[in-house]
Amino acid sequence: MGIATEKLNVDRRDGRLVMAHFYVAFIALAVGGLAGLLQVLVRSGKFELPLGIGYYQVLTVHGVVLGLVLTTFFIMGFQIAAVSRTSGTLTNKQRVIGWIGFWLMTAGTIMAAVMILLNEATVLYTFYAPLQAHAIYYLGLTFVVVGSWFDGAAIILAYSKWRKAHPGTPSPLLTFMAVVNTLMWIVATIGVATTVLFQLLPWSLGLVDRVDVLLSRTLFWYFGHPLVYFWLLPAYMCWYAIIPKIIGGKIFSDSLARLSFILFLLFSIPVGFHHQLTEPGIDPAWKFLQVVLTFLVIIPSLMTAFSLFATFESFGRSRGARGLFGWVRELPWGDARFSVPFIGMLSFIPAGAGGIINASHQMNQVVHNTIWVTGHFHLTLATAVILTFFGISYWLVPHLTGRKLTKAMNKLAIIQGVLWAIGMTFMSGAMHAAGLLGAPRRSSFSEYGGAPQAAEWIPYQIAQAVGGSILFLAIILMLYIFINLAFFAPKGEQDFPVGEVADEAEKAPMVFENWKLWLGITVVLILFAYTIPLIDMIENAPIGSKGYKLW
Ligand code: HAS
Repeated sequence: MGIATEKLNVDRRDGRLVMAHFYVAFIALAVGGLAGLLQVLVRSGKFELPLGIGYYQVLTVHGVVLGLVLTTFFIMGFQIAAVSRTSGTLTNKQRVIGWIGFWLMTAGTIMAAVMILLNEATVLYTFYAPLQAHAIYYLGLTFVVVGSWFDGAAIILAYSKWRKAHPGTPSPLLTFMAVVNTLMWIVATIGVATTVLFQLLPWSLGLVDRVDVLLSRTLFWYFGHPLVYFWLLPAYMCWYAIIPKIIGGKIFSDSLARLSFILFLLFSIPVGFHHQLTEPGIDPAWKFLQVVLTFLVIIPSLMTAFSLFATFESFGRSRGARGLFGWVRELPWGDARFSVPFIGMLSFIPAGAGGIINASHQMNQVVHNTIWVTGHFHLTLATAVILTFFGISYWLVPHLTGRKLTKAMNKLAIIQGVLWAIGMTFMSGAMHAAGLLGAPRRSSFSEYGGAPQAAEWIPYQIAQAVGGSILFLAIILMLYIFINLAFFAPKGEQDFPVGEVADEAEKAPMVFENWKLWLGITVVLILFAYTIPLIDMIENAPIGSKGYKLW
């Protein structure tokens, strides 16, 4: 057997820890989805928010609970489940560390949420200066990050234990992938922790009068780009190591999968300037260098696309498929565990192409700060990644709760995925198109003296509202399925599928587990891309901004 699959079931005690993460994630989906619906309705110009609630307040709820809370809780839960399934049940100590992480993250989420609801933290999900929030909001986010480090520690400790027990053997692929994503997350979050603790918190508490906006945005984007790969890599874990088992095929190459994850570790972080290409105060030479590094981080995604095509095609041909695309017919379209993540994969093709456009220095001038960018991340995060997370939930939730995905729920799950695809085609398609016509990314139009609407944007805004409403229906369906699988589905055994490597594939070389080497190169690349620009920023720092509020 290519991949060590030591235990077929996730232990009940680990399962409870994972499900705790999932409950918070799906509550976040409900709240964030509702906020999203309100936004597209306001933008359509046909709806006003009641009770004096501000557009940017709702936008902050939407971004924070979906972009930061849902993702972090789901990912940490899924990674713990993957490690427990492939490297063995967590020890009591590891599980306690996981629970500490969960409670810290939950406490932080409540603190941040209360501040947003009180309209004391209307700073959008990027919360960068000069927008200023209440200190409790920043503390809450710090708790979420520190809590995720505890979860990460549980994952790393479980991996180390496995390594000690199996010297000279490559670790199980899913565990290896969870460890890479955790290490990337820890290195990346140092940036956001630095700006929050040393800049935003003292400024919000009134200990300092002004804040250096460029420095804080730079520290944010040092974290912000690996953040998007922290979202993506768990979806890749499913695409590489789980989907092959679901379709009845084999993983094309274990080594290729590991190499692509290592490349993400190396190249995800030193690329934050591609979010700051229009900002003054950064030498264009350093922007150019980071654009080049951004093009390097596209390579592991192209490798992933290649590997997935190879897996699907080999499987189809093993079933006797002929012709260039004959294998497509052999795939199990009626199985939601495959077809819903597959819709995500399909959407990632135009989504990735959009990312390449964003990263192309000159083209970025056309799309930056337009609603095109919002269209981009609704295809990447809100389709490719989220549909994969939904696809994972369809088998992982019943696996953990000792229930079964019934035929009826499977059908509903496929309807959910298709509705999502239709809604997002309208919404994200219209966002891309309106962006090219210059529609701004963040504007309520109706309040705060927002930009006047151009007549040519209006049909696209209506299309966004139609798409957003369909997406809201799909969210309700997802929540219904989640509640069914968690509490009501018939008792039974639902598999946690773990793929096996193709017979002819080579064994993964041990160099992939040489963390000193990979973390060493990661640090060198970060120092290379950031040291001189940061020195420049600090040496030439302006007096800083006093900050302002959006309410
Ligand atoms: Fe991005 C802005 C560049 C990927 C998320 N991005 C954002 C923002 C978010 C985000 C949230 O360079 C807004 C941030 C903000 O608030 O300001 N992005 C890229 C590039 C990639 C990329 C080069 N982004 C992502 C992913 C995200 C995400 C993934 C979330 C999960 N992005 C940018 C840039 C900006 C930006 C600029 C700043 C814009 C600005 O000016 O503000 C790449 O990683 C994309 C590579 C992907 C591919 C696609 C591979 C395809 C695969 C699927 C294969 C399918 C199969 C099925 C096999 C090359 C793997 C087919 C089967 C058949 C039968 C057909």
